[in-house]
Amino acid sequence: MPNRTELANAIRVLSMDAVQKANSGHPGMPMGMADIAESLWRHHLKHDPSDPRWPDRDRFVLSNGHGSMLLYSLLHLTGYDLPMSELVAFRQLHSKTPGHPEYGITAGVETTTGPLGQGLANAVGMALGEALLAGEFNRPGHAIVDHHTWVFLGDGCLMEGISHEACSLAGTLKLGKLIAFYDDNGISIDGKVTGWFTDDTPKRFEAYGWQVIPAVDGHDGAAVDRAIAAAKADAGRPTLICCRTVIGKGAPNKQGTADTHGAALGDKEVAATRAALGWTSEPFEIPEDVRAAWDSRARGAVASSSWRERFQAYAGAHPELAAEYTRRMDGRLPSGFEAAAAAAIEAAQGKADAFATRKASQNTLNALAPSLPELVGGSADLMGSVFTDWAGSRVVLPDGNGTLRGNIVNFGVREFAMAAITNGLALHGGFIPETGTFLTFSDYSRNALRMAALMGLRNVFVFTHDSIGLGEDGPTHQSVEQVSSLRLIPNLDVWRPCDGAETAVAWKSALTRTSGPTVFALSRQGLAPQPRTAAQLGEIAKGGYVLADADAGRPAVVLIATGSEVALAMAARALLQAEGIAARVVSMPCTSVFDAQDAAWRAAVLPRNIPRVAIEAGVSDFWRKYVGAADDGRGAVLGLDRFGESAPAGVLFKHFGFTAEAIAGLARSVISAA
Ligand SMILES: Cc1ncc(C[n+]2csc(CCOP(=O)(O)OP(=O)(O)O)c2C)c(N)n1
Ligand SMILES: [Mg+2]
Repeated sequence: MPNRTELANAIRVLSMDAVQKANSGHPGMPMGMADIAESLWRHHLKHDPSDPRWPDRDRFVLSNGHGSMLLYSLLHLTGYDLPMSELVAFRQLHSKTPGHPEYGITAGVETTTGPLGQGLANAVGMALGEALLAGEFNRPGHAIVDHHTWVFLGDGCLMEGISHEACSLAGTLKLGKLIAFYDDNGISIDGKVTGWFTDDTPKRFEAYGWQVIPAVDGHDGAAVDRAIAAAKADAGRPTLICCRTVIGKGAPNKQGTADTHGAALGDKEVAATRAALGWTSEPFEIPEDVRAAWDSRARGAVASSSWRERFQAYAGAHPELAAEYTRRMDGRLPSGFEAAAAAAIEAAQGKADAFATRKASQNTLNALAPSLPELVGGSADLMGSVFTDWAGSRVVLPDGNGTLRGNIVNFGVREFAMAAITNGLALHGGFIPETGTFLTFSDYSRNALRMAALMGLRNVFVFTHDSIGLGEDGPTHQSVEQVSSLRLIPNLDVWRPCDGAETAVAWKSALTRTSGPTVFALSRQGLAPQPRTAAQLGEIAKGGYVLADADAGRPAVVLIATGSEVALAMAARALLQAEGIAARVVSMPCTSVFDAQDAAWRAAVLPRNIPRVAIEAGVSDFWRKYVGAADDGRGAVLGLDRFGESAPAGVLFKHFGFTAEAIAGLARSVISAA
């Protein structure tokens, strides 16, 4: 039986060889964390390589995702479906070993990491998910939800501000099953961190309310084992295990230096490392005894099948709960959802008075949320403005036994962590998160929105106060570029509804969409409801549709608008029709959904050779793809290509030229240019 260092050396050699072969990648971190990984993955992690999606597995997050070869080595060695040929193809097109770990590509990768600090926040979300599910589904004698979330992180993750946001909240929520390993190697890309990172990390985490285990020798497996035991023993606090390590450990001339961080070691140093470690196998060959010692399939099968047996017993005692748990973890909406959503949309269309779409959003939540226990709402300290709570929702708090219960998370003023934590909740399974802040502050969370889109997560981001229409708070709060800039993120649906019915449809679309996240851009100000036929009500789901056609004959102009500007377009249409100009209004609440419709639909809504005017209280460039080039003259955009001002909303719309008269004027000019 090889000793623990020899087993860890398998990770070191695989990592340096794969990086060398690709001539690209990061050998230093895998070589430095190899002993910690050996301890966790061979002795503590509850997982089954043959069943990577088993619901009660431990979650493992590599927040310092540049060390991806560490994770790929572990997955390969413990017996996941990741053959050696994939390690040989590290970082190559369509391999299962992309440069950074990617969710959905490699079995066993729980989240996409690489943007430093975010994996840690994802892990907080996973631990929160575990705690909430345990509170909801466990029954005396039936702990069917009972797993840990483990995270590896480096100096970079701790320097990132999001680590403060996420870990501060994790301490407050007392997420005792979250256990993090800090790779304290004193090195980041630019060299020794003493020039830029001198925090007292243990004190920092103690201040957050974490258990901190300082000064662990990260190359001493037994010491790491003891730290893990202490971490698990403290169920009331998350734990940070600070491990002193040597980056690139094993490379005799380069270890301990930033040279090992993100470049191949070079043939000479690779050979020297082999010699120093006494590793005689060829690249990508693992000695049989080492392979056998790593193989975790038998242990994993015991763990997962014993859980399945316990789940059977649970299902016998609590059949309804068991069915509900299975539904939730499968991500299936309850059977009554379709009917409830249809009723909510009908009810919204039936309202006669003006509502802010943020309020319409809450109305929809009030209708749908009580029968959607998977919803976890929250806000970044703006609940009274973004309305992501609903009648009967409850703030997540520990009960008398310390069990977290509730379905609304008060994230505090932590927008980025809120988005990344909810990504973790979505990844964990069992939840559909929906959280809010002001649209302008979506920029704070932006990279987490991008990661949600990249991973294809069902996560709903409710952004309100979507334009100059918020009024007096002024340009710091008035979104100008955010709606269009969010539309640029692939696989992110951005809905900017014009009234209650469109808001309800946006909700239905977001909740039924299983391939990616959805953003709402909602108004602070009241918006009058638009009349619709039953057919039109159904057409909202197509993302863009004819809200009001020309009174007679072929329209001379098409006015395309979103959100609060739809009513203006309708008023302009009335002016034009009174002058005998046939005008159509297209409401376009979600451009990506519209763009995904078939050509026939798109051409029916936006016929060729009819001049178009787009109206949106935001930057104009995005709309050029629908109205044509600016120098052409046959299409115009009424937008806002500067920052707003502080004044009442009505004053601002007039000041910036958002009037029916101005739209009618643009319509006349594009008609005459056509
Ligand atoms: C948000 C973000 N910023 C920058 C980078 C680029 N980057 C990758 S690794 C790294 C240094 C990380 O240092 P550390 O966590 O100490 O890693 P080590 O060198 O110890 O492996 C940087 C700046 C990144 N991946 N993500
Ligand atoms: Mg480091």
